[in-house]
Parts: sequence; structure tokens; C-alpha cells
Amino acid sequence: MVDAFKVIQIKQSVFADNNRQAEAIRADLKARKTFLLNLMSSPGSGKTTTLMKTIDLLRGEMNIGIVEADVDSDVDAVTIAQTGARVIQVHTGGMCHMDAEMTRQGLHEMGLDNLDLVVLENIGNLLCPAEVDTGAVKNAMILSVPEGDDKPLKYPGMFSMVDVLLVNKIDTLPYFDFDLNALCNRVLKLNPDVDIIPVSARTGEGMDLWADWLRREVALWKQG
Ligand SMILES: Nc1nc2c(ncn2[C@@H]2O[C@H](COP(=O)(O)OP(=O)(O)OP(=O)(O)O)[C@@H](O)[C@H]2O)c(=O)[nH]1
Ligand SMILES: [Mg+2]
Repeated sequence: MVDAFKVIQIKQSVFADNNRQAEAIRADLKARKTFLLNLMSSPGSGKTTTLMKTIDLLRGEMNIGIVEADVDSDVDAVTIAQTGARVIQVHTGGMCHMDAEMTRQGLHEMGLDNLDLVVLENIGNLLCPAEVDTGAVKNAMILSVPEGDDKPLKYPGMFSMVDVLLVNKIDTLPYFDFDLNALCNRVLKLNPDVDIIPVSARTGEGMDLWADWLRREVALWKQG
């Protein structure tokens, strides 16, 4: 049986200058007209579930590839492979974030031919991934309702650098003491240009707005 996806063990980055490597990745993506989104969040906020729904919504419109980064497991790649999307599992060997060279290795091993959109599911945490440029065109973050509306106060770095914030699990709003307005005000104070999209990856609520955000950004990248 042929495996549905490759697993690669990342080699230590040899590039001292991560930012230059990230710029080189973006230039290559531009030439190929492939959009790369870096998706970050805490563990369990709903990255993989959101990606499953996103792949379904954009089926037939875009060819999508997913780079699953994990310290050492394949569960998310197994889940994503069920959709038929191209997927690769990257093991960071203990590193808590992806850097540009790790991302380059993942993209190279997955293969970028004929892909319109690639999403990097980064390692789940709100600290280190915010500090390292992966070479992505845009950065996205998911905050889920059970995590609480105070997270921008605790992790301002992450909320300040993202282009779009998905507030996921809004189907659970009745059960949590989560103030969506307060959350939006805190985030916009740190990052006035961010797009905030409340969604439920479970019920599908708001996911059409998210799909539209991706359609617009991918089209802009291909044009420019
Ligand atoms: N109620 C509800 N549950 C959700 C929603 N989205 C995801 N979940 C659940 O939350 C749990 C974690 O979801 P995942 O998609 O695995 O989260 P993740 O961010 O990929 O997790 P890691 O990769 O481990 O960091 C699962 O049990 C999902 O079914 C949602 O919109 N509403
Ligand atoms: Mg996941």
C-alpha cells in the first residue's frame, strides 16, 4: 500500500539569517503563484477541524496542500489525508515552532506543483511561533472561546503580528464567560488592521466569511 502522506524529520536549520530565507520562500511562492498561510494557535483550538472544513468549502475552486508540523506525531496528517488534499507531516524534533528553513524543507518534500493555497499548521502554542518568520504570505491565528477573552493581554506578540484572527467554537458561547466585544477591542488595540472572523468549525457558522477571506487573499497574491 502507498502511504497517503510523507513524514519528514526536519534537519537543523543551517541558515543564520532566518529573515533572508523567509524572503526567498516568498519570492519562490510568488513566481509559482502559490499562497502560503501560516496558521497558529494554542493546542486544541481547532486548527485541524477548521482546515478540514476549509478544504471542503474550497473543493473544486483551489488546489490545496497542507504542511502539518508536530513535535512527533502523525495524527493530524492522517485526518487531513482523508480529504484527498495533498499533505505532508513534518516532525520538528522538539522545536516549538517552524522557522523558514524548516518550512522550505516541508514545501520542497510535499511539492508545490499546481497548488494555489498551502496552509502550514504550526506547532500549538502562542509564544515562539509569533517570533519567527516562516516565509508565509500571511499569518493567521485561531483563538477558541473556551480559552478566554483575556488572551490578547497575556500573549500580545501573537495577536499583534497576525493578519487574520478566527474566533472559533462560537457554538459554545452560551456555556462560557467569553465577551466577544471585549476580545475584539483588546485585539484591535494591539493590531488595528487585523481581520476578526467569528466561526464555528463544528456547525460551519462564519466559515463562508473565512472562505471569502482566503479567496480574496489568494487572488490578490496571484495578481500582484
Ligand atoms: N464545539 C466545538 N468544538 C470544536 C470546534 N472546532 C474544533 N472543535 C473540537 O476541538 C477539539 C480540538 O480540535 P482540533 O481541530 O484537533 O484542534 P487543533 O488546534 O488542530 O489541535 P492541535 O493540533 O492538537 O494543536 C476537537 O475535539 C474538535 O472536535 C468548534 O467549532 N466547536
Ligand atoms: Mg491539529
